[in-house]
Amino acid sequence: MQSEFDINYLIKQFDFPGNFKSFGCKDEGHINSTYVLVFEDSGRQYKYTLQKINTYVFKNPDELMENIVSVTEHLKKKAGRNSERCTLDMLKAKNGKYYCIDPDGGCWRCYRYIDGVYTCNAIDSPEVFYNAGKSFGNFQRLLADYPIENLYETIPKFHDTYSRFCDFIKTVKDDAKDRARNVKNEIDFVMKRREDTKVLLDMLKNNELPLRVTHNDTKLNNILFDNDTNEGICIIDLDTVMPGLSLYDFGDSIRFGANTASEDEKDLSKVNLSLELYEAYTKGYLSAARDSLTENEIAYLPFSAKLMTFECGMRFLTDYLNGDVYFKTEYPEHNLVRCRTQFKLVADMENKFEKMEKITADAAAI
Ligand code: GN1
Ligand code: MG
Repeated sequence: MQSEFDINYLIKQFDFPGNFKSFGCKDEGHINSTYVLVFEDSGRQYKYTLQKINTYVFKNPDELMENIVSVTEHLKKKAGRNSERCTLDMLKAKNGKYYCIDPDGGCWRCYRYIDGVYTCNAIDSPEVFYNAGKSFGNFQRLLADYPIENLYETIPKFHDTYSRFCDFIKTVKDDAKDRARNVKNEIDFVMKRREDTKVLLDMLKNNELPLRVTHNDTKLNNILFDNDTNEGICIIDLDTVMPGLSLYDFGDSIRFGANTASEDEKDLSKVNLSLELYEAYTKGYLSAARDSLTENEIAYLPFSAKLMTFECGMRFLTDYLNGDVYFKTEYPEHNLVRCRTQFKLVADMENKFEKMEKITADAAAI
C-alpha cells in the first residue's frame, strides 16, 4: 500500500509484539486519519488502531491525550471486570507519551483494536438505534461524577452555537474565496434562525441547564456495536470530551442517525427526519439517563436535535466559504452538499416538531 507516511518509522515508536504483517486504512471521520495494524507473534494475531491526530483541529495533543486517558480510566473503573472491550486502551509510545511525532511533524497515537464489533454509518433497524441511545445515555451517566474541572477544553466554544454564528457572519463578510454569491439561500436560512443560537447558552447562564461532562461528537459511527448482541459496547472518538450540555450529545446523535439519508446525500428529497428512529433513540437514551436528567434537559431534547443539525450545517457552510480548510472533503462542493442536507433536515424537524415533542414526553413518562 502506498502511503504519505513512513509506516516502518511509526511502528518503531511503539512496543508492538511479534512481526508486522499488514496495515489498512479505515477512514470514517472527517478529522483524523485512521489505520489498522496487524502483527503476528507465535501464530497469534495482534491488531491495533493507529491514528494521525489532526493538529489543525486539535492544537494541543498533550491536553487532548490527558483528557482521553483520564476519562478512559474513569470509565474502566466503573465497568470493573467487564472493561476490556468497553473502553479504549491507549498505548504509550517509547517516548513515554501517549503519542509520537513523525519526521514531518505528524502526531500519531495508538489503541488496542477491539475485535468482534462493527460500526455503522446508517441505521437499518430501530433496535440498533435504541441501543445507540442507551450507549450514549450510559456514557453520560458513567461520567456524571467525573471531576469536570480536570478536563481541558480541547476545542474552545465547540458547541457554542452563538459563537459559531458569529464566525459564520465574519466568514460571509470576508468572503475570502468569493463563494458567498453561490449560497444566498443558505445564508438566508441561517439568518432567519439566528435567535435559536442563544437559547441553550442563555439557559446555561441562568442555571436552567447543568454543565456536564459530554462527548460532543455523538455520531453513530462513534459507537462500537457487539457482533453477537448488537449492543453498543464502547464509545470511541473521545477527542471532544469536554464540559458541555447533555443536549449537545442527544441532538448530535439525532442529527446523524435519525436522518433517512446520509450526511452528504445530493438528492434532498431523500433527506428527512425519521420519527420512528427519533422515538427509538429517545427511548434508549432515556432508559439509561432518565434519572440523572433534569426536567429542562428532557423538555429541550427535540430543540437540541434541531439546533445541533442547524449548527453543523452552519459549520459546513462556513468551511465551504473558507475554502474547505477544516473538514476533509472528497470533491469541491462537498461541504456545501453537506450543509444542504443539514438545512433540509432542520426544515423537516421544524415541520415535525410537535410530533417530536409528543414522542419525547411519552418516552419520558415510561
Ligand atoms: C466531525 O471526526 P468526526 O467525523 O467524528 C466533527 C464533528 C461534526 C462531524 C460532522 C472535532 O466529526 O463536530 O459534527 O464531523 N468533529 C470535530 O459529521 O470537529
Ligand atoms: Mg471526531
